[in-house]
Amino acid sequence: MGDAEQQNGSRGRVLIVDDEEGVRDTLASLLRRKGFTVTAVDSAPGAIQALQVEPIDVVLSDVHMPGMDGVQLLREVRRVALDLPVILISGAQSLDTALAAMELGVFGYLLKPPAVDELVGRLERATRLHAIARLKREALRLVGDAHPLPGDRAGLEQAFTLALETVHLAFQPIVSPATRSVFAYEALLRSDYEPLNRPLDLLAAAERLDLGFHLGQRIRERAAIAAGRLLPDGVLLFMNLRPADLADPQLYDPGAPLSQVAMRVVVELTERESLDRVSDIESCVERLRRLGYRIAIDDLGTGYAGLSSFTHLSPDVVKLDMALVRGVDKDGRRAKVVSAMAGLCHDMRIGVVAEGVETEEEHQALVGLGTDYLQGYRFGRPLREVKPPSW
Ligand code: G
Ligand code: MN
Repeated sequence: MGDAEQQNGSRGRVLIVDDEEGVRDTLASLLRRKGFTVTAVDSAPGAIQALQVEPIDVVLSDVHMPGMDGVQLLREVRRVALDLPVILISGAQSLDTALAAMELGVFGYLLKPPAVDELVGRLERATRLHAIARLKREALRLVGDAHPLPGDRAGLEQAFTLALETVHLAFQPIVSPATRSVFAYEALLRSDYEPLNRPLDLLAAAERLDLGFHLGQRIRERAAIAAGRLLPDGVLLFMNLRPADLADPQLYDPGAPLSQVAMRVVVELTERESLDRVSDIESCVERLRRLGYRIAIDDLGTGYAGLSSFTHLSPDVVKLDMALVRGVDKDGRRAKVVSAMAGLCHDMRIGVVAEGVETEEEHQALVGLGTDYLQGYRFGRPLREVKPPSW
């Protein structure tokens, strides 16, 4: 562990932020005497700068400072350090400030002058928890599961804001093997901001911040540009819609950017989430159709059993999940399910897309089993630019 907290026998590395020199020096020498490693700066911007270059376990900041106050500092800290504990000390008790700080996930809120034992205790605890937070993050990275979301609201807000700045769409071709042409591109959500670059994490963050509609609208704006300008003539755009977005009135606004190109758009609704939670789903879908959208069921075969997605949505297209597609050339049971599903869908005039086609063997098997359209790494990965598939 390169930067463990007990380096140099220190009790922890504290960054003191206070605009008053006297307070700063008193705190610094007190904490040094108690065995902490101390860095002291006189402003919030100075603190942000220090955090970029020095390993710090806990920030101890004054609340009232000219320029940027302690609460703003708390937000800014989350830009550079997702788990770093911040303790605020205030000269005056202000309930508003304390509440704002708490909502943002402040680690502690003390009044000046703080009792020495309490201060030392808090700093020690913060140092330990910081180490634990970093370990958790590292463990999750090792296990390879989701990037853990920042634990508090300030962290999440910062991460989400940064992710939004680089949010974009990646396009993956959906091909028609019968005509060897591109039928459509699926637009997939991406962000370059590493902690939230997985779409599900980004969506979860948006949801926790009550910004789900906002994110949905941003995505649809970009999809509208793609459908209007980037795609070749006659090629459709598939785009994913969270069931929760069905409740956003903006979706049905005929003046909204995506509504203008709805005739070229196939809206995917996933089977992974229950559609029963969406109230009045049938009328939502009806309104989408009236705007010109077509409807696809996404991830078929993974989600809820039963037929509710078919009865609710009357889809134009279904997309067979890649779990069903994987190894379909070798697995007779998968082949049977795919072929039966394709047959039934054709009877109902529903197009069938097989997702996640990776190998030439899967490609050939799926053509034999009657799927109309294919999507997957075999033909092209999702890319920022609209690129032709490889055959
Ligand atoms: O839930 P949905 O079907 O929209 O998700 C599609 C996801 O599958 C995308 O994130 C995309 O990057 C991924 N994907 C697309 N094609 C393939 C493939 O051939 N193999 C694998 N493993 N993943 C794929
Ligand atoms: Mn999809």
